[in-house]
Amino acid sequence: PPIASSPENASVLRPDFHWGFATAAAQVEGAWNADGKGESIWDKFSRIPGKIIDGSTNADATRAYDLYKADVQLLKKLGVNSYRFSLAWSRIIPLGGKDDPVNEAGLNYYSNLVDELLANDITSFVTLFHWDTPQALEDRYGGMLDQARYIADFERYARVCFTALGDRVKHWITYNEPGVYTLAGYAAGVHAPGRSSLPGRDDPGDSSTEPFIVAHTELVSHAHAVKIYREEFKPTQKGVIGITLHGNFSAPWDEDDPKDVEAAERALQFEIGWFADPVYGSGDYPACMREQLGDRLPHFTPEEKALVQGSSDFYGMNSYTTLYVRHRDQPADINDHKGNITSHDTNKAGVSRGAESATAWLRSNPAGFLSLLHWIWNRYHTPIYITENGTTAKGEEDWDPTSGFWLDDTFRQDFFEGYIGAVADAVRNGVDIRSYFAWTFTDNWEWAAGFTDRFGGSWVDFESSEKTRYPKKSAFELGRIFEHLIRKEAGVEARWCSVQ
Ligand code: GBH
Repeated sequence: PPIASSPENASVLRPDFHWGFATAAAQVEGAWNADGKGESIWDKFSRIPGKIIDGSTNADATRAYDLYKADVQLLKKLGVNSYRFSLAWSRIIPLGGKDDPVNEAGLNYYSNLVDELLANDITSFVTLFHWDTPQALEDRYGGMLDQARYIADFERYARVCFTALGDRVKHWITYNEPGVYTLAGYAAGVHAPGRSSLPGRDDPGDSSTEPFIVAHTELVSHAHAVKIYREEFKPTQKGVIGITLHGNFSAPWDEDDPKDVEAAERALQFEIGWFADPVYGSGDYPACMREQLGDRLPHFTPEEKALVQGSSDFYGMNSYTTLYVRHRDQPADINDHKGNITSHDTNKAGVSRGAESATAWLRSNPAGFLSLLHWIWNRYHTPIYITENGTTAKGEEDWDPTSGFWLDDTFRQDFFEGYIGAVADAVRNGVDIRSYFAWTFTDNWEWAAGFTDRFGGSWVDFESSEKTRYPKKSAFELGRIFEHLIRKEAGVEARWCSVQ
């Protein structure tokens, strides 16, 4: 299995490799209506009884809006060279639309955060959209279901962000996980805006078509924002821009059965190829999707295809786990979004898809991560920025910060050794990987899981008014791992520091 600290991985990463932690505005900022911020679909959704498993809202989260200076000091102490965060559209343009006023206080917050990071030698990776659509756009015209109106509003939002921050921000991500946004929000309906017509659901929406319409809007609006950046900003600001996609690795349940081998490949194309083929590949949706979904899947106009193809300077990669996938004879029906496959926790031989975290969907599988890095590289030949990877660990909810003991999260340390070891192995095999961001900086508000999933490099005391952060052992181990992996340029001192 891959191990980051193995001797053969010493100094395999480029000197300008970016590593750090990633966050999202709606999960950390709190201050949901402070200083003129408008409501987002998650502010609203989290207040609907029954939607969030612990009954919490994201109104306060980790209070990162108020505590950003202390957070930057913690990042510095952990030794990162980069930090990935997202902008809340409704903080910058409270009503979201192209003719609506800009909230200078909201822009100032992000400008101050970028300055604070720069002053501490930390590079900003900025995501424009991490799921928190302004509620006003949802109310006005159904948000992303109205492609034309939405694109005009997203273009203006992007332009405002590039104008205000692009002198200092050189790494832009348009969308975080467009596939998760649309499937969880418009098929399962377990995320905002909570639309679903699946059996047993009593919500608005048409799950057979809306997820694919929204995905199309995300792709085309992403491409419009990239065009704006490349034409109006890149010549002077000289940054890079791209999109971040989520993907599990899918392995065949029975590797001797060609039907399962094909099903696993189909699973990868349905999840990743859905967005990546139009952007980095053929310029169209994968043939296997068209075959099963027919006209449920929109068609790219020639203009859209020309705009979308090539619209990303890098492949932004989020990945956490691996699935075993089986072929299913029964054809895909109106409620299938992944085609005629089923996924499993064990393979035919009874081997588990990985060690269990505290989160049902997530099991640790570094070998699968390595296979996925190769799959993406071989199919798309684009430099990869890993923008999220991480895990929960069992038992952390019971940790007592007053115990006097340091939180020793062995499971997460092993996870990082394995997954970052896969990064190092892939680089030795010729894959061009330029960043690694651990999800996430501190324990946070995990969408529908509320405060029950602790993905943080620091444990947060959510009961305390200051949301006190306590670094976990793994957060410092990351520094040691990247110290081992990143090749040094003469004269550049290591930035990580050890603790205790
Ligand atoms: C990332 O998504 C997100 O970008 C990030 O904001 C989030 O906090 C992080 O993961 C950790 O959750 O419960 O069986 O319905 C990762 C992709 C897709 C994984 C939805 C969990 C739900 C599975 N996620 N999936 S289930």
